Parts: sequence; C-alpha cells; structure tokens
Amino acid sequence: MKEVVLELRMKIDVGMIGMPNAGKSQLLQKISMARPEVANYPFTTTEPAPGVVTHGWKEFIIAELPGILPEANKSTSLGRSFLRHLWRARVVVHLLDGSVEEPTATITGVNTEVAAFEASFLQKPQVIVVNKIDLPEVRKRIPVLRRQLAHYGVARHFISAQTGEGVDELVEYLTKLLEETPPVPSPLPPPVVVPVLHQARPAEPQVVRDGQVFVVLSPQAERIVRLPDLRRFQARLQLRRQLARMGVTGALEKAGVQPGDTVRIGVVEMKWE
Ligand SMILES: Nc1nc2c(ncn2[C@@H]2O[C@H](COP(=O)(O)OP(=O)(O)OP(=O)(O)O)[C@@H](O)[C@H]2O)c(=O)[nH]1
Ligand SMILES: [Mg+2]
Repeated sequence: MKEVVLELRMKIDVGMIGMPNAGKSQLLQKISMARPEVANYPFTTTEPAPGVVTHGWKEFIIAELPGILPEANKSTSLGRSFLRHLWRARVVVHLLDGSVEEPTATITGVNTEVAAFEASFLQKPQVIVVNKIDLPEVRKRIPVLRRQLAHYGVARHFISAQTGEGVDELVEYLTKLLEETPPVPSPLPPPVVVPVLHQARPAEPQVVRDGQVFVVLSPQAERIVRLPDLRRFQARLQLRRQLARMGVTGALEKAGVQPGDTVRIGVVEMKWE
C-alpha cells in the first residue's frame, strides 16, 4: 500500500511575504475586499489570506502569507508549509516594517527561509515595499533606505498601508509587472503526489580541486549562494549555517579546505572564513 499526500496550491498572482507585524494584512485590506485581522502583535495571520485587487479593467490575486521569522524554530505548529502557495505566484512582494530599528536587516534572512523551502522561489521577481511611511521617523529614513535597498537590484516602493500613500503606485506597478511576467508553467514542479515513506535525500555535495580553488558541486548550494547581499556579515553567517546543514562544509573539510582558501560554488567565489 502506498500513502500519498495531495497538496492544495492556491492560484495566486502575487505572494506577500515579510516579518510578522510588517503590515501585510493592513495592505491587503487597503487594496482588496479581503478583511484579514490587523493587530499590533506578531502572527495575527496564521493562514494564507487571498484578496482580489482591481486596477482599471485588470485584476490580480494577492495573498498574504503568515509572517516569517528568520531562523525560526521549524518545529513550531506553524511550520513553513504555507510557503507552498508561492508555487503559483508570479511575483513576490516583500513587505518591510519601516519603523523597526533596521528595516533592511531581515531581508536576506526572510529570503533564506523561503529558499530553504524552495530555492527557485527567489527567481520570481521580488518587489521590496517599505511600509509605515506615515510615521515621521520612517518618512525621515526614506532616502537612506532607498540607498540601502539599491544594491538588491529589485524594485523599491515606499507606502503607508494605513493612509494609502504610495499604494496606488504600487498596485499600478504590480499590474504592469504581472503583464510582463509569464505564468508559472504547468504541470507544476514538483509532482503533487509525494510518497511519504521513502523521501529522497538530495545528492551528497562533492568537492573537486581546480588548482588552488575548492569547487563545490551541489545544485542546491549553487542556488543558495545566488541570494543577494553576501557582503553582509549576517548574510554570510546564515549561508555558512545552510552550507553546514547541506553537508557542503563537511565535504570541503574532508577535501582539506583551510581558512583563507578560495571556494567556488556555481558562479560565486568566496574566501573560506
Ligand atoms: N503607522 C502605521 N501602522 C501600520 C501600518 N500598516 C500596519 N500598521 C500597524 O502595524 C501593526 C501590524 O499590522 P498587520 O497588518 O496586522 O501586520 P501583519 O504583517 O499582517 O502581521 P502578521 O499577520 O501578524 O504577520 C498593526 O498595529 C497595524 O495597525 C502603516 O502603514 N502605518
Ligand atoms: Mg497579518
């Protein structure tokens, strides 16, 4: 007898991700008829909440996904299974709370959690949206944030989900972007029938030498290092943790890597620290 799990994936055009309390529900309320609860505490939304957004004659479906905490304990009852709804999303909105101490500090962390679920989700066009600009201290920060966000190479928007400032421009931008973004091909990878008893493990990472350079052969690791912002210490730390989890660090150590050596993973070269 074979046990199978059937996954239900919502048909959505835009997936909205971000830290808890960023204002995702507030934005969804502003741009659609959906009425998810808005509250000043984290994890108010525990199920994906979809809403239909209309712009002129066009419309699209946006869904708020529950808040994502970087490096959160995966054994919490929430888990990350809600991320499967991103399969069908063509565009990802990454909402930042402009009022927290360092609004951009969690971008890579949240993206890493998404990539840990499915690396190809990071290849979807991502729009970074800074929320809560109605607060004077957030408004003051806009020029600095604009500069900080420039090196992510993605579109940036500054809005107040509460007052609606910047929201029409965002909806217009998303409508245009969706027109340019092809639908996710069907049949959808991976197959919806997942055998439970024999879960395939990803292939062990291999390390080969190219002169002085240690070359890592691991499609999974190659996808992960394409994450933005490897210049930041925190991002590199997160990457190291992931490489360790995938067995890449072990394979490199077995191959004799030392701090200061050059390691190549896919198109990215780095000094081993
Ligand atoms: N000043 C201000 N506050 C906002 C804005 N948007 C949301 N908030 C407040 O931020 C808090 C969180 O808003 P939610 O919309 O519930 O946030 P969320 O991202 O859906 O949170 P979770 O579902 O818990 O992950 C609430 O107290 C909102 O009133 C905004 O544009 N300006
Ligand atoms: Mg919410």
